[in-house]
Amino acid sequence: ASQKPVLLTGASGNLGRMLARELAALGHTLVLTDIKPFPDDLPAGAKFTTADLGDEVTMHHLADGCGAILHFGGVSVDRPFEEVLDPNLRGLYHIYEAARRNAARVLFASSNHSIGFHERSEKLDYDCAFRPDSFYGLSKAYGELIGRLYWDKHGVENLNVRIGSCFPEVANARMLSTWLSYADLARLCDAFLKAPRVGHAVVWGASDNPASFWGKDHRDRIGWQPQDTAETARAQVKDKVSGNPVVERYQGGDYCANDYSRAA
Ligand code: 15L
Repeated sequence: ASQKPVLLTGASGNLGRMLARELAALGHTLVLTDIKPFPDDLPAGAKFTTADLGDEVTMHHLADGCGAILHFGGVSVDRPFEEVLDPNLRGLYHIYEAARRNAARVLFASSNHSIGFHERSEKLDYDCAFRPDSFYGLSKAYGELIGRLYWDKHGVENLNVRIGSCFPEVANARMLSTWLSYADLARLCDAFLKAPRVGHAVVWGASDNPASFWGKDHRDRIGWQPQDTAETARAQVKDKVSGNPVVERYQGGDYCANDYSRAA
């Protein structure tokens, strides 16, 4: 566990803003960055710099002296290849080189869309095959694999959180399986920052949902257990389904159906 500053990318996004607030309140010293300005009051002790993940010099400068990087920056939804390329592939390289120079550990906000073409009837463990459902999901698989490379080759520790659906509320039937509460994510990040050793780890980013698609992972390494559950929202959301058979068949839901042109 490091008392050094923590670099949080994507700080102006929904999850970044929440984490900036919660982690500052837990006593972490934060270096915040995003391509967009930070819309809230800065938490105590935090600094914010507007920057592009494609700007290698600035990324390395921001990471100087940091003990950990929480990487929530980049394109966070299904977008065309050209839009994903710079932030999510080149940007990951800049983050990992910065981590290597500082002997910092990395938490990568990966996504269920890296494995989205597994069927909902499957229960997956951390070592399941990547089955990306979009160029976005493919970039998340790449982000996990660059972590694998930097651990094996350079000893850069990293935790890859395959986030399900991290929103304030459970909004539809799929989220009975995929929902991650804000509080569970904040506790996960805090546990990561305090863990003595991480290595290369994969954790399913979901609350304690009985209908989860996901099983074994490396959560014991950081001593994290989710405390919230989507199940309490079942009555309100159980009928909120898409009616599209491709969406309902696969774990990645609507990302699987976007631009889908397979005949059978
Ligand atoms: C994600 O990766 C997205 O960032 C988020 O907006 C949701 O679409 C989420 O996955 C999900 O699968 O619900």
